[in-house]
Amino acid sequence: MAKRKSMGDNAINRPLDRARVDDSGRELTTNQGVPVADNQNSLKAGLRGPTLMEDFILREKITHFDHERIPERVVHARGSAAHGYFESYEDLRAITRAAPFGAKGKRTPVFVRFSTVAGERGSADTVRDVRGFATKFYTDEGNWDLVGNNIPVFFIQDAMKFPDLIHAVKPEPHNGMPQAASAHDTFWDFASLSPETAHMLLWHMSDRAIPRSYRMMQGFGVHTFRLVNAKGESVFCKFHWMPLAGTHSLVWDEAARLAGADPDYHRRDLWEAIDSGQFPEYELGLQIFSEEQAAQFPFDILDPTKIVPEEMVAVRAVGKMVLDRNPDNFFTETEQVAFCAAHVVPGIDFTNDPLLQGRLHSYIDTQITRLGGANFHEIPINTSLAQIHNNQRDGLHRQQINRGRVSYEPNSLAGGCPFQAGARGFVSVPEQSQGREVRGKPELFADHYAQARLFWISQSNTEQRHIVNAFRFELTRVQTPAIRERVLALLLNVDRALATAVAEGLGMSLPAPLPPATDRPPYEYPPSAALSLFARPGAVGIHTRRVALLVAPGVDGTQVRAMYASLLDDGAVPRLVGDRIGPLAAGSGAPLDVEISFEAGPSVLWDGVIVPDSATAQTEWHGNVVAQEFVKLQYRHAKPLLALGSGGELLRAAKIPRKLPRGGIADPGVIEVESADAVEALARFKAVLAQHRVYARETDPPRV
Ligand code: HDE
Repeated sequence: MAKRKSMGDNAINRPLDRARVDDSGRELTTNQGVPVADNQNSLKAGLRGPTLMEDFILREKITHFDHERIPERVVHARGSAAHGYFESYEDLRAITRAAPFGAKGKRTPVFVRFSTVAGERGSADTVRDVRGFATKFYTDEGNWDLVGNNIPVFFIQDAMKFPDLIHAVKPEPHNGMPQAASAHDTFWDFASLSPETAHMLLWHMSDRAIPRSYRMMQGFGVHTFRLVNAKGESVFCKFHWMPLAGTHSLVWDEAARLAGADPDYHRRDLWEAIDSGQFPEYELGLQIFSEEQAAQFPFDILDPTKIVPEEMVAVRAVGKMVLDRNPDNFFTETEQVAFCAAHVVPGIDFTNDPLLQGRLHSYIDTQITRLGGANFHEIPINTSLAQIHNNQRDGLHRQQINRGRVSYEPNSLAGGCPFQAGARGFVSVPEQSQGREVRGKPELFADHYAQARLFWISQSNTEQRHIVNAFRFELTRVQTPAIRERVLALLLNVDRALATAVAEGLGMSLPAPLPPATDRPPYEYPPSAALSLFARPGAVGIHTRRVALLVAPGVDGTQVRAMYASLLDDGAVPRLVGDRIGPLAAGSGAPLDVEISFEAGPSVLWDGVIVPDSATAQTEWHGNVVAQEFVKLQYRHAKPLLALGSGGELLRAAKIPRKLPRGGIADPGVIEVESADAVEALARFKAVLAQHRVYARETDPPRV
């Protein structure tokens, strides 16, 4: 793939330059800048004698090493990040004074961290989980963190329940298992006893929880926020990120295998895409609505287990984010970045969503432990581009050298500086708020099932099948029958067909439904097409799609080169895969260079496979069970397969079906042609690849 390396001309790169270190041509030093003469041997009393305390160089080196690790994030520990920019499509000042939307074409630097939630820092990327999608906008008026997820709702409605939720989903405390998985008793115990989880559970069991790439998933701010203009007028807003590459997912069997084949699958994908100049892009969408509209909704906009269906309020695309630069250093950028739901700028404000309110406290609090004190905002990746002037002082690791004798306000000795910004500063929306102190919830929060059902009925057959299978898998792992039963009882309130299919998969009969939390009948939503993953196929063709060309001695080298070049031209990532890496004698043309072995590049790492023509295909492929396994998994995971000439022998050896299981129709993703038709066949193959998968091929259990 052509390398177009961009340094990304972002304003944040310039302040970060202050912290960047380039060792080229430099002597090794201690942390005090003293040149080190010998970095191999400690100081000893005689060559065979004891090491001396005096060896400050050894002690400094070891001491620093001893303290290299910091606590991982209590949730979202596993993540990957990138720099980029946000560009506003329009001047939105009539709606919000937030700096990024101040003018058409205005660019604001961003740093985005994607993450899983439950797994520890070293856990696999492709586990079934929610993905974090946290964006730090370095605006002219300070940092704005939009700390979202790839699912627009949450499990619980009140911050009070968050530690319980997380304790339930994390590895069980007695034995530390399972890692990065919700498929265990404590999670489903908690979930089934908290019916407010119903809506989120449906999303969590859907393919949203196993994205193909961070580049191919949506992001959501989840809560209702407010946008405020310079006159102080405010509207409600839900934030959406919409990937231009479309929304695409893995299939479960593939995701599980990928966790072994490449635990860094999403991290690598993001890194390689940016490194090769295929910059991930997302549009920012706003759902804007008034207090009057909100009052008419059949749900409470303060309830984070509810969406605002796009049919009720359209999503307006207001700008685009481009991620164009990988971090230089994982620790100092991706690990030390500190997001906070309370970091907003003038023009954006909160609502009383009780989950959001708890978050406003949690994030800063957690950084104090994780990053070792109150000055984490001075870590380069966290510093704002806007200058900081206040009277906060001291604390561990303070960087700023505040001059003068004044560190209080009001003062006369410093001319009253720094002075209050007044109306130019952050002004909270003067919301009327009066009430009795209570612990409780508004009535509408109790409708736990209507939107869960909305999600279910909006899914395609394929997506519904996957959801049923996910419930079956997760509950099969649950050891306590009463918990399985309670989940079925909850699902019965969502949809009877769903509950029946899951019960069937578990060999159970249906229990009585869980008693609902309210007497009000659930609101009946019509299906929402926007909730299906297939609603967003994306418009980037086969860019970044990984294609394996399986090669063995005698392969038609001319054909292989032509296919390879054509895929590269379209921005795909072709690679030659064979038994062993290195030179391979081709049937025509110069020897080929096998880039990856079956062992190092197993089937799950590829979005499609091509088996070129080969003089030795008959003997080569019929005896090669590894290659057969490779194409079987491509088939099972609904990916396109193209066989040219005698390359078709491999499909025959692997018993790949040519027809779809229903309707006797030819499978559009299993293409076998004579070499003479290679050009036309490659075009067909690319078209199927661009559509991601041939899900119509799927059966349960799989045919191959
Ligand atoms: Fe978080 N969450 N969260 N969360 N969250 C954290 O902050 C918390 C919630 C989200 O890449 C922590 O710095 C509470 C919803 C992301 O660094 C912590 C509640 C959403 C990230 C925390 C929630 C999120 C975090 C752990 C319920 C989607 C990773 C480390 C009241 C809108 C950010 C840290 C990154 C991280 C608390 C619920 C998104 C402990 C108390 C809802 C993307 O502060």
